[in-house]
Amino acid sequence: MSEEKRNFVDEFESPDHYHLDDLLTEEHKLIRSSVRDFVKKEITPFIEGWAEKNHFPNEIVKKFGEIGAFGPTIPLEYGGGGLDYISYGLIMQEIERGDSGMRSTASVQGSLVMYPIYAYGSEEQKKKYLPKLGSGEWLGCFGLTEPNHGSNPGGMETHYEDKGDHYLLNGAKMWISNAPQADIAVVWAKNEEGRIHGLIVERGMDGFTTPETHGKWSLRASCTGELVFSDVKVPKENLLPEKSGLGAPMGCLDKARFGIAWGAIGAAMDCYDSARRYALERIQFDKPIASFQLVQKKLAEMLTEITKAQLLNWKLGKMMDEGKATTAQISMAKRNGVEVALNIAREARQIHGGMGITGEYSMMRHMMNLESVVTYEGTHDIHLLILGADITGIPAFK
Ligand code: TGC
Ligand code: FAD
Repeated sequence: MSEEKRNFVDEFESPDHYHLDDLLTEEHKLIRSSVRDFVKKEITPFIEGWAEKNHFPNEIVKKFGEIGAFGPTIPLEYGGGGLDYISYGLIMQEIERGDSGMRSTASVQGSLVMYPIYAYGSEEQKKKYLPKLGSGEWLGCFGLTEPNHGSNPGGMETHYEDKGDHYLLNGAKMWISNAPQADIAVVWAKNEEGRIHGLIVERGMDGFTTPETHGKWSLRASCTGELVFSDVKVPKENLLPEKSGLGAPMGCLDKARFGIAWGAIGAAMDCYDSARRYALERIQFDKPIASFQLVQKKLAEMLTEITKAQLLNWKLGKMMDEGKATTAQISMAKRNGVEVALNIAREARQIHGGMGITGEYSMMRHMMNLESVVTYEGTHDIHLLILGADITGIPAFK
C-alpha cells in the first residue's frame, strides 16, 4: 500500500527563533537535514493514508535501518550509529515530526530492544542480534506492560521456571508496540525467586503468539499487540545475563523517554509550522487571519513553548552524553515535551478551523497520536510523581 497524498508538497521549515542551531555541530545539522529529507520523501506523502487504513508499512523498517535510525548511540561495531545523544534526539524529533507511530517503531527498536541487548547481553547475544536489528533486517519489541500491571510493572505476573536445559515461560504482555511484526521480543519476567530478568524470545518458538490489538484511534500507522507465552521453551543462552531487577527495564526506559521528549517537540514543530502557514493564507473579514491578535497570541505562545522545550532537551542531551542525567530529569523533559505538543496540536487545529479536522492537515493525527505518547513510557501523572519523589524524597506511588 503506497497511496501518495495527491499534490502533496511537504514544505516544513524548522522554527529556530533563538538561534538554537548555534548549539549544534555541523554533524548534528547534517544528520537532522538528512533525516528531515527522508521524512519528506518516505513518510509525510503517505502517512495520512497509512493512518486512515490502520496500516503499518513494513518496508519502513529496512529504510530506517539504512538511514541509521535504529540504535544511533549503540557503537558501530554492534550495528549502531556510534553517535551522541543530541544526534539521537534530533533523529527522533525529525521522525516524529512526520508521525509519532513511526518514531515509536524507531525508538522501541533502538532504546528498548537494542539497548538492553547491548547493555545487559552476553557477547554472543550482541553479535547475534544487534547487527540485524541495526540494519532493519529484524524488528524487535519490548514486553513489560501486562493486562493487570501498567504503571506498576514491578507487580508483573509473567514468569519462568528453570527446567535444567531451558526456561519455561508463561504469561502475557499487552500494548506492545511492533509486536505483531516483530522477529524477536525482549521480555521481562520473574524467576522462581520473584526476581525480574530479561529474556529474548524469538518468533517461531512453540507457544509464543502475538495477537494484534485492533480499534486504536491513535498511532494507527504503528502496529500494537499482545505477547502471549504458553509453556514457551526459551534456551538458557537467551537470558540477558548482566542485569536483573526492575532497574533493568527502567534503565531502558530512561533512554526511550529521552527520545520521546525530543520526538514530541518534532510533532509540535509540525503543528506550529502548519498553523503559521495557514494563518498567513486564510482570509476572513478581508484579512489574513494571521493579522488578528488572538491568532498571533496562539502562534507566539506555541513558538515560546517549542523554544523552551528545545533548550531543555538540548541540555538533557548534554547530560546524557556525560552520563549525568537522572531519571527525574528525563521525566521532566518527557512530561513537558508531550504536554507542550498536545497543547500546540489543539491550538494549531483551532487555527485551521474546520479544515483542521481533516486529513489534509497533520494536526488531528498528531493530536490523536500524542494521546498514546502521553500515556506510554510512564503516564503524565506517573512522571509528575517521579518528580515529586525526587523533590520531596517521599514516593507517592503507593
Ligand atoms: P521503585 O521502588 O521506585 O524502584 C524499583 C527498583 O527499580 C529501580 N528503578 C530504576 N533503575 C534505573 N532506572 C530507572 N529509571 C529506575 N526506576 C526505578 C529502583 O532503583 C529500584 O531498584 P532496587 O535495586 O532498589 O530494587 O519502583 P516502584 O515499583 O515503586 O515503581 C516506580 C515507578 C512507578 C516510577 C515505575 O515503575 C514507573 O516508571 N512506572 C511507569 C511504567 C512505564 O513507564 N512503563 C513503560 C512500558 S514500555 C512502553 O510504554 C513502551 S512504548 C514505546 C513506544 O511505542 O514508543
Ligand atoms: P494504568 O497503570 O492502569 O493507569 C491508569 C490511570 O491511573 C493513569 O491515568 C495513571 O496515571 C493512573 N495511575 C496509576 N497509578 C497511579 C498512582 N500510583 N498514582 C496516581 N495515578 C496513578 N508497554 C510496553 O511494555 N511495551 C510497549 O511497546 C508499549 N507500547 C505501547 C503502545 C501504545 C499505543 C500504548 C497505548 C501503550 C503501550 N505500552 C507499552 C503500555 C504503556 O506503557 C502503558 O499503557 C502505561 O505504562 C500505562 O499503563 P496502563 O495503560 O495499564 O494504565
